[in-house]
Amino acid sequence: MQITLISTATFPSDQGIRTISSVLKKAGHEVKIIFLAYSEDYSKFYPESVLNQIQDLSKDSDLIGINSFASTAPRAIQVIDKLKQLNKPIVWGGIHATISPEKCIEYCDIVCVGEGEQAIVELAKAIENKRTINKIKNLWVKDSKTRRIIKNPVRDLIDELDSLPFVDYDIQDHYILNKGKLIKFRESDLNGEIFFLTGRGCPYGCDYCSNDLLNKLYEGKRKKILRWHSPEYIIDCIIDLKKRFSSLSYFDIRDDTFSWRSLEQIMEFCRLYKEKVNMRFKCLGDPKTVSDEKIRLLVEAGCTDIIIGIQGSERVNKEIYHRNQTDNDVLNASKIINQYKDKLAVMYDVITTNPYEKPEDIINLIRLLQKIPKPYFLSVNNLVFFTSTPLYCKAKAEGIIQKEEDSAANLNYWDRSAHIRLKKKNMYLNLILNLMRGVITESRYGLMPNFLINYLLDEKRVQRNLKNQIPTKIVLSFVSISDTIREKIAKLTNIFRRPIAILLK
Ligand code: B12
Repeated sequence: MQITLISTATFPSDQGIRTISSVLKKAGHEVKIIFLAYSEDYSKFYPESVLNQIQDLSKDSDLIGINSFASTAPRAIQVIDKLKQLNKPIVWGGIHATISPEKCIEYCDIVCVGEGEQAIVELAKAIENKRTINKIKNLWVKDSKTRRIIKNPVRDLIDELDSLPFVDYDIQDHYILNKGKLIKFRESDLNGEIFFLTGRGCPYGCDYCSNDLLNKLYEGKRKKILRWHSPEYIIDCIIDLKKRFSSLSYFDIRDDTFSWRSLEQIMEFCRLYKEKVNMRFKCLGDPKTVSDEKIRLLVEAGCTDIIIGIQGSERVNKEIYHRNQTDNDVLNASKIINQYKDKLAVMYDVITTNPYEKPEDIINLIRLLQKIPKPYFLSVNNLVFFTSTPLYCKAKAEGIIQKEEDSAANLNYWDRSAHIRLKKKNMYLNLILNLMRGVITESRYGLMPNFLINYLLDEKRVQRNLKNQIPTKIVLSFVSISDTIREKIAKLTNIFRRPIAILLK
């Protein structure tokens, strides 16, 4: 069969759609993927000309698959509506479909909940053999005659991840949206980087994250919470990618908690990586499972960057996010990592603009950040209430989310002023934390000198500014302007990034 897959992710790595493509190819189908890389301002829609091109590329397909995040769901609906004119079966999968199938089925007659590999292969087979699709596990189907919705249960999770084929990087079969045109995917569209997952699942079930829902969806349907590809599988896959793309400069291992792997596994991975790959890589760790031995091995194997999730203050982590992590866990991990500061850059992630925070929570988080050994990079992320997560449900029940826009899902993720304004609470402290984003040294926190933070956090000043928000709002409007300018500069430097990289080579 001819199958078209469409990814609405704004980054073209999308391991989900690429895995779906590989299993379909393995089952003998011809697959093309369209990557709709587009603005991270999620209130923006695809222009009609783009929809026409998507329709044109999909017109000979026997089956069309599309995926989305919560934030790109409105764009997915736009595409689905357009493609309905072709009168071909369309299936909507991915994280948003998994979490909100009842919303997706309103727009699309087939929705894939959870892991899609086996479901899509069965679906394609059923369509090819003109058999009913109503009983395929993981699929919600709107019956074509009765319009009744059939909700099939999810099947067990795939235990042996190594049984999966490598993700599909046959870029000759891929298209990407570039300046309003769907063009053939080029190696340069990877920007020298590949996001890569070496396992599935997360032991945490933080209330702001979709993993909590996945953990619930698969209760009793899996043998283990964390499933890993073997080090051998990952290395073979990486070698394959390295051979295909000479412009790759690093691998970005994006497992939520790569450091949960056992010491033995990390040892084996690092041994093979050093011996066979020899290219720098990045990964994520979590404070609880970082150990001196693991970090040493990773650094020796070529790990140059690590991201550590702090998220919130100890109370917020415990009571609001239900994330089992203390400030001491963070400090211990940061001390270990700091020993390797000459070779390993570290970025700490925090979440801000959480309306459930009390002023002292934000102050405690800032104080924790001041205790972490320097240098490091601070990434400040504004909280988005993703549909159906526990935090979203709580905020909805308690009136914080009255209309969908209050969830912040359709805001430009990087527009800090917009997030702070939307959430309204603790604007002054959220502004300070957002301004601390960037390189942290002994004397500076992003834009702010250390002494200024202490000055701004003076108890009386905090009280005054939390009550009277006018000075904060004035600064916020400047931040907005500087963000726009920064975005424009970033776009310009992006254009020149490749020629500069080639010149420097
Ligand atoms: C790697 C990653 C990234 C990478 C790469 C993203 C990319 N486009 O490739 C980066 C760092 C760039 C990133 C960015 C963001 N991410 Co992210 N990311 C992840 C992460 C850690 C892994 C995703 C992944 O590859 N999973 C592995 C694959 C195999 O699983 P999968 O994608 O779910 O696919 C399976 C099924 O969903 C299904 N399926 C998928 N597609 C399709 C299609 C069809 C047709 C079918 C039938 C089935 C199907 O089958 C697949 C195989 O079983 C997840 C968390 C997680 N552990 O999943 C968060 C996650 C997806 N990200 C999330 C978010 C919010 C973001 C951002 C919006 C945050 C931001 N900074 O703006 C951005 C936006 C990215 C964008 N618009 O493209 C959220 C999404 C929440 C939601 N409900 O929408 C997640 C779930 C984490 C969370 N906090 O809850 N992300």
